[in-house]
Amino acid sequence: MTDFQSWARHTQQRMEHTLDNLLPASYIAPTRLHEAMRYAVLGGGKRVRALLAHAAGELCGAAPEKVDIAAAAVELIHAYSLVHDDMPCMDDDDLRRGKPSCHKQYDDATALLVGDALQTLAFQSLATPGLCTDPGRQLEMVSLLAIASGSRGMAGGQAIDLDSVGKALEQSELEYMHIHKTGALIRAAALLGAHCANDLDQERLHAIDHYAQAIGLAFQVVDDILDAEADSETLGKTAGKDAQSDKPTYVTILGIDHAKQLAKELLDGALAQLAPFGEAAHRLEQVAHFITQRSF
Ligand code: GRG
Repeated sequence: MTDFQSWARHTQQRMEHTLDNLLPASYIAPTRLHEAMRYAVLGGGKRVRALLAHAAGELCGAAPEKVDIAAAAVELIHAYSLVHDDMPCMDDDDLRRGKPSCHKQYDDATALLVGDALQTLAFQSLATPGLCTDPGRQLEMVSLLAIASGSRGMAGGQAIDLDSVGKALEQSELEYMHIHKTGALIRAAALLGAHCANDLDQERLHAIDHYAQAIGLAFQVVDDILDAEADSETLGKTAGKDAQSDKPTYVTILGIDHAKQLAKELLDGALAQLAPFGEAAHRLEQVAHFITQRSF
């Protein structure tokens, strides 16, 4: 196992533990809702956003116990977005993380409430007393996550995505959509990890911000490439996926070779931001490689 793999596994395990503690036990009423919340969050996912928060926290000298809470808040928002995204009124996906999606395992109404409750639990977690020595900074963190998740962030990006079905988008329009839909939360993850440090170095924060914006976009370009490669290997598609095939992607707009080139340029741009920090930024470098080299 490489150094990165063992760090990632260790971080994923501590995130599982943190999330397990933050989520209400399934024997507490309302038991079905709590069980479904735990189903949607625990035991799956790569925890990419948590890895980013921890790597950024490490560069800024944050205590890992504090980053755990900030990273968990981001993972709770991410899990809520996946639960809602899978519902019939959105992407209508039956499977998530290798098991039935939340509305399939439970029902639509429960899945809706799971998303609502995970979102509020995220903000409750970020409001944990003492998370920051400076209460003003902690308020900034709450605001940062709210903006990244709301209509000027992820939810807004999702609205643009739904509106783009069947339309021919320019690359700049596609980029605008992804910067909001997936990029905003990825950026927030890195920034929140950094904000957990007692003394916030503005130069590092600035570099982390630019790194995270590039890597957030790279994440989506790679996702489109992986989807296109998986689709070309699969001749038949399920009826539920047909709507997604109408959606513009980096591959449909640029072609696979240019999309790969773009992913490489975004990775290089992200790494360039870290260069002044040398070894102290090696975890962020590793996470960038992990995000962009998931299979090619
Ligand atoms: C419903 C408000 C609302 C927003 C949904 C992020 C999002 C917005 C939808 C996700 C749709 C999707 C599958 C996009 C592709 C990229 C992506 C975010 C994949 C899932 O993220 P990973 O790969 O998932 O980090 P894991 O399971 O590893 O956590």
